[in-house]
Amino acid sequence: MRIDVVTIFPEYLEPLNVSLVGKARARGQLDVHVHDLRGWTTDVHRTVDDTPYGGGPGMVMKPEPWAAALDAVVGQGPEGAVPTLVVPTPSGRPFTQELAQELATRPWLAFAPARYEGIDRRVIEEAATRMPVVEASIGDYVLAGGEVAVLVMVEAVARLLPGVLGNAESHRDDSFAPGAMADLLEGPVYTKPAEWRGRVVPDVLLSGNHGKIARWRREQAFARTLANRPDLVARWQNGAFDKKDREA
Ligand code: 6GU
Repeated sequence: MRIDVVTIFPEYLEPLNVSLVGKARARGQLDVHVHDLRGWTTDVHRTVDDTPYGGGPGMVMKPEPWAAALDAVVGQGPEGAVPTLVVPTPSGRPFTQELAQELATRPWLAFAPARYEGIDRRVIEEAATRMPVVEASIGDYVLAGGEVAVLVMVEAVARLLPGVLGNAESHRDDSFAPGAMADLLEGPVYTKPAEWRGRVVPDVLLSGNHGKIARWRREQAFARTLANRPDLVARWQNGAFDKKDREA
């Protein structure tokens, strides 16, 4: 997969050199290009923002640098190919595991993280006439800019690409039906020593009874979901889980 990121803070994307995403890049599974938006400004001050029409606080990102940047990025791809443009914004659709899975099927993603109050709307509208556009929010809070959201989305997508995760991890997620991860939280986990500061690992995990262990883990997962995410519980009624789960 190819990933382009256009930003006024290229250094904010340095973590893409580290850990899972960094290794995927080193292996050639991810081809990441980070671009400085100011490279497509034409004035001596390298201006990327201006005051909003209609008034109000804050500044809006000017259309011209973004349009030039997107044209240049599209021009770097194969003849006739376009990326899926991902625009991080708190007013976008929720970025979920399902959306991560959908984006993971695309050969080319271009991210357009904004600072200030956002990008002039016409940039998004014009881009949408030429390529798929997804505006996405990573949660119900407001960040100072979209760069951290890009890190979140790239990591969530990258770990879904074939060969990026080690076998152990990928198998664990595959044991859930598609989408089930979004509806059931993981329960607690333990490692050695069996006793630590007077606290013991639950007996069942030392029992060697894999049926009992699986059942206990499901119970723990349900309890945690009820406690921390009551909003997800309603979905349990809609066939998200099999009979075995409901009996657990
Ligand atoms: Cl994608 N961007 C910003 N600036 N704030 C956010 C967000 C994105 N998602 C949640 N809050």
